[in-house]
Amino acid sequence: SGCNSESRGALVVLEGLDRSGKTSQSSRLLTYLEGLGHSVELWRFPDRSTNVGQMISSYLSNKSQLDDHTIHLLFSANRWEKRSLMETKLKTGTTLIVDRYSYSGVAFSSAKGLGDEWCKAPEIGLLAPDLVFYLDIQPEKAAERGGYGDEKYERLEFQRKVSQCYQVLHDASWKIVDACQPIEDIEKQLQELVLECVMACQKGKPLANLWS
Ligand code: FDM
Repeated sequence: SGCNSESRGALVVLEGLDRSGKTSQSSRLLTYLEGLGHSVELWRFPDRSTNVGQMISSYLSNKSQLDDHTIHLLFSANRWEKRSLMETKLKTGTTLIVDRYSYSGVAFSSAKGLGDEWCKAPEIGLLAPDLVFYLDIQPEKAAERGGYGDEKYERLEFQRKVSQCYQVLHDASWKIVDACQPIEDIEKQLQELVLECVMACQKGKPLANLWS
């Protein structure tokens, strides 16, 4: 176990609708990998701590209004401003568990009617995840879980569209996990796959860029 300083960390992304369980599974993965002695951090996008992140946060809480293209580019800029730190962390052996990434960017904006290719373009050149989990849940089931807040996108009608956009977006490399299973069952499935991925990265799997 443990990790030597020569080997790189893994970029692991969790995607899914609101209330699909991404956030609790992300923190469980963090605890799990830490417990095995790995260097690991939990990140999330949007990262609301930066200036760009604060503009995004204000938009999401309906305190400001922005054109759909503009907010899309801000979400993307919010990832770009973290790219070099992300690369440094990975190259120095830290695994990153990331709660939402470029796929949220494309799914949510294309659900508003922006073109897929247009949405993907600003993501090109960001780091490509080594592993993407999709916590799969029907929008109606997610809504039943309650806890939709007052944020912009937290409406069933819109989540249905986002769900469809995720369907178009995912490829064979994604790990689709049934998000309606008991929390511990999901956790076990993620643990196995994450460990495999962390090992592959330690053994020298190269870092890649989006969009691939
Ligand atoms: N979201 C998130 C986007 O629309 N684009 C993005 O690039 C990202 C990362 O922001 F509704 C949406 C998804 C969600 C909202 O996310 C805030 P969190 O996970 O609730 O903070």
